[in-house]
Amino acid sequence: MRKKCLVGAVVVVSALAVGTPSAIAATETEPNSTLANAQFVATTGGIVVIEGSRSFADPSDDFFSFNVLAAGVLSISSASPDGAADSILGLYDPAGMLVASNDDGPGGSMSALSFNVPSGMAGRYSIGFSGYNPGLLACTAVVTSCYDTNSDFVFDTFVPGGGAGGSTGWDYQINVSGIALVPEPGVYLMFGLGLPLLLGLQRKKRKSAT
Ligand SMILES: [Ca+2]
Ligand SMILES: [Ca+2]
Ligand SMILES: [Ca+2]
Repeated sequence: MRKKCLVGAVVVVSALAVGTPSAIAATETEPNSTLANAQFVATTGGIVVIEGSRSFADPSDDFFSFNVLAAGVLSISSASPDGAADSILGLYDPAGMLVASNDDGPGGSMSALSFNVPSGMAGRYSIGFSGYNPGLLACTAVVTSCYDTNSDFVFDTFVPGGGAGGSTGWDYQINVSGIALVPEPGVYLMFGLGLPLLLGLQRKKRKSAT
């Protein structure tokens, strides 16, 4: 009975450590208005929360980068306390290629997407985030390309240096999860400490039974 309880305790503690990633909070810092100068957000857990703003004073595009540690599904969602906020979102792989984008997520005008990071494609990914701007639907010489209102737009087409404008004047929160799909070092330590303890007690019990 005691052995069963101990096994259960080790399994539960280990499962909690693996299944409950710590959240990393980051506050946006300008300038971050191009893919090249994306704000790097350190990731040691599985969830990143970014607090940012598209103010009237600075309606520039916002880019963030982070390290994806392993293959798996990366989920990104955004929200705003302003009901009129209307975002667009793009995801770039370590080579700087746009791999996913979204205008309106399931919650309304704010954006959300998920991307299955293929095996061997871990590395530094970047988010591009901005306000929906119907004016960009009409491509001009200034805007090298344009995006449309469904999910097939080419996101990396903003005015060089940022400042594409669009829906502006609101704060936002971006949530990224699935970044670290491998256990953190502390989990291995737990396994390292828990397993010898368990084996030692089993040996002790066998010895006392003989
Ligand atoms: Ca910016
Ligand atoms: Ca900003
Ligand atoms: Ca939108």
